[in-house]
Order: sequence, then C-alpha cells, then structure tokens
Amino acid sequence: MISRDRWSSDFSRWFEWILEEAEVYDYGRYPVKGMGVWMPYGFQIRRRVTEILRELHDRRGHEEVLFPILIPESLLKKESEHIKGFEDEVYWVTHGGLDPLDVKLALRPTSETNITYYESLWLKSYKQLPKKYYQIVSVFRYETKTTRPMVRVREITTFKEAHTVHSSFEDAERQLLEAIEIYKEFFDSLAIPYVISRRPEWDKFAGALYTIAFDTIMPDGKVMQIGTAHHLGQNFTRVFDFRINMPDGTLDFPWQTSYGVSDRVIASIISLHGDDRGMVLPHRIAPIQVVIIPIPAGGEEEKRAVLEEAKRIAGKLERAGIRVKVDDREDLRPGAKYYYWEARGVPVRIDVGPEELNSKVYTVVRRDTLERYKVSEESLEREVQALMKDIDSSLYARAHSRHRSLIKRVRSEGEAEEWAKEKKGILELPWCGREECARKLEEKLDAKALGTVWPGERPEGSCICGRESVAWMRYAKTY
Ligand code: P5A
Ligand code: ZN
Repeated sequence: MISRDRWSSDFSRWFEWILEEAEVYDYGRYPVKGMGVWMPYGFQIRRRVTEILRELHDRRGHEEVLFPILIPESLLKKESEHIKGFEDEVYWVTHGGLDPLDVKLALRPTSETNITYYESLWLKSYKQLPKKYYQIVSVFRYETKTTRPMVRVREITTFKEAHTVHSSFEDAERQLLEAIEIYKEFFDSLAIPYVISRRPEWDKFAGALYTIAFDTIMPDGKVMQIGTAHHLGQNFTRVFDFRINMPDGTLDFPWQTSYGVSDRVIASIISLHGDDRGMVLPHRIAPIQVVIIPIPAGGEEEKRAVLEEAKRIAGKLERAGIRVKVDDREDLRPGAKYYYWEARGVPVRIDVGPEELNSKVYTVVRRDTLERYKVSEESLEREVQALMKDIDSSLYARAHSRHRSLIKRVRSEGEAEEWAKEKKGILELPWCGREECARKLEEKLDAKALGTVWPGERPEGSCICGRESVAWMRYAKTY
C-alpha cells in the first residue's frame, strides 16, 4: 500500500497512490514490466473516454475497423524510416508452440503497415477518397525509458489510431486540420489544456513528412505528449506500391495521414484535475455522478427510513438520467464514506439524515471545492445538473489558468537560463530554424526542444546565434 501523498508537492507518488486507492489501474504487480490492469472503476472511466473518441470520429466520417495484432516482419520492414524508428521497440513472436516460425511476427507497435497493405487492396480510385479508418486497440512497444503507469507502458491498451487516404498532398494536409479539430474538441471536453507544436525534423514520427503534437503540462511541471497527427506523404503508399486512378486519368500513389492518442489522456484527466484528496472527474466520464450517503441516527426504524429516503431521492435523479449510487454499506461511518468517494472523484455528494427526511431539504456537497448547499426536493435535479456543469467549468478554468501560468515566452538566453533553474512548464524562444541552435539550447537548458508554435508565428527578435528568427521554439522537461 502506497501512502497518501500530496498532489502538489509529490506528484509522481500521488499518481501511483491514487491509481491504487481509487481502484483505477493495478500497475506494478503484474509480472510483466510496463503492463497494468484496468480495474472495474478505472475501466468505466476508460470506457466513457473511448465513447467520446468514437463519437468524435464517427461524426466526422471515420469508419471503425479492427486489424490483426500480429504483423509479419516483411510488412513491418517495408518502409525503411518507419522500421528504423521502431526496430528497437518491437516485441517479436518467433514460435508457434514448439515450432520456430519461418516468418517472425511483430506485436503491432502501430498499424501503418498492415493498414496500408489492406488499403492497397480495397481502394482503386480517387472516387473512393478521402477514406478515414480508425481502431481502438492494444499496441506493444518495448520502451526503454522509465516505464510509468498509463504514461509510458509497454502495452498501450487504449491506442486510438486513425489512418486516412487522400488523392492529393493538400487534401491530406486538410485532414490534419480536421484531426487537430477533433483533438481540440476531445481535450476541451475533458478540460485538458494543451499546446500544439510542430515537432522538429529530428523528432517527427518514424516514416512521416512532419508531425503535429499536443502536449500538456503535468502537476510537477513536466510536459507530456498526449496526441500526435502525422502527414505521411506518399512514404507508405510508395513502398506498398499502392496506386489509385487519379482525377487526371493517371495512376499515382495516394497520400496519407495518421493520428493517435492513448492511455495518457486518462492519466492527464486524473492528474490535472486531482487534489490532495484524490481525483475530481468531469461529469461526462464519471462512473458515478452523485453519491448519496445516508446519515444514520437513532434506532433501527429511523435508520431504515433514512435509507428509504436516500433510495427514493436516488430514483428521482436516475430518472433524470443521472448516474447515482447510494452508499448503504453498514460497516462504514459517513466520514469514511466521504473519504472513499472523494478519492474516486464523484462530482456531487448528497447527505440524507433524519433532518432531511422531515424537511425535504438536502445537503449537497461539490467535490472540487467541498462547498455545501442546502437544496430542496423540487429543485434537486436541476441543481445537481447545474452543479455538475459548474464543476466542469471550474476544472477547466483551474487547469487552464495553471497551464497558462507555466508558459513563459522570453527573448534572451539569459532569461532562458533563469527559467532553466526551475524548468517548470514550457519555455518559448525565438529560433532561426537551424537544428544546431536548438540542440545547443537543449544541452544548455537540459531540456527538450518540443517544436515550434503551431500555427506558425514569426517572433520579433533574434535567435541565440544572432540570426533572424523564423519561429518560436518550445523547450521543456518531458516525460
Ligand atoms: C499515430 C497513430 C503513432 O503511433 N500511428 C498511429 C501514429 N503516433 S505516436 O506518436 O507514436 O503515438 C501516438 C500517441 O500515443 C501515445 N504514446 C504512448 N502512451 C502510453 N505509453 C506509451 N509507451 C506511448 N507511446 C506513445 C502518445 O501520446 C502519442 O502521441
Ligand atoms: Zn540560430
């Protein structure tokens, strides 16, 4: 059992504590490193997050598919940059039972290769394009950096990968804008703040022309990549000899994009909206939105009456479409129940005791500020709905104001070095566009170049080398 730690001062221990305490994700006990178990409560959160993803992709014409988990070596190796980027992260299946396989099979680290192979069989004409597929699956990466629950796992269990095909470079570029819109809407709906950067050439996805990334700032000030979108050009379609009939009558290789998010999104929700008591969940993804605690007093009969009243109220809220739970456990005192549900991030709590039984005015407590309200029966549903929305906007406001306060724009190396003393959040500095200068700063600041502000913005001021700047380059300590 990990002891309770402070969200603000010892974030990484807090994160491990809350996953266990709130029974979200059992990590570290599984006998394979980098793999965890989604427990029932965590699974409910995860399921609601994937439902949002499905809705967002379906609404914009993406079609859900499911590809095999094994990719033969020959397919995975087709695109040379891609395999160069992934070869030291692939798990290989080499045997079937006792027999060595003639072709090694990879546990997919991502699915560009096997999906492109099928696209080349299915798609013959520009008239079938654009085509947008996605799947939500497990992928496997033999990560060598420090593994962490949800954040850097070796089985990524909630990998939403979208793969699209287009008849022109420009149309693929437009698709990236749509991907960015989808992710903006997704993160906004979960109150997760982000910055969008164009990753530097040397840090783009293996096999891509360029990569646009979403990053968020974790409570400890370190930055985490929470989503990426790649323009793949014709890199994969060429090597798969995937040609289509083009509008001008020629045969040519189509253009592709891919974009993905993972379990890291759930890690961000838990982390960014947490506090010393545990999680605070946005109501859309909260498995339980309202918990009702019967406050016993007096004799058995009164106890029964209070429980009946709690259930009656629960029924009313349920009929209004709210996810409610009455905590009728006999062996726990109300204080222990408060603690229990606060850790699990239930947005609203209602206390029902003998007094409420008579007055029909209930004590309602919001999880984020722990403020209490007296609410009468007639307005209970309305007030609870309003309160949940209000909690969501407060989570949004709190996370975004913290996020903004951790982005620092400077124009001189001196100020950059000042920032490097603490290295909290993101630093932005004018950049001339040459790798050499970014590398120099990475070393000097002991931080990573995240890429340039997207959409592009030309700063006033010059790069550390004295040349005119072409973009703002971001630096941060990263996960
Ligand atoms: C886009 C989808 C891809 O794999 N192929 C299909 C493209 N991009 S990516 O950047 O490599 O990964 C997409 C997102 O997955 C998250 N991620 C991880 N999450 C948890 N554990 C890991 N080991 C891990 N590796 C990558 C990142 O958020 C990344 O943006
Ligand atoms: Zn420079």
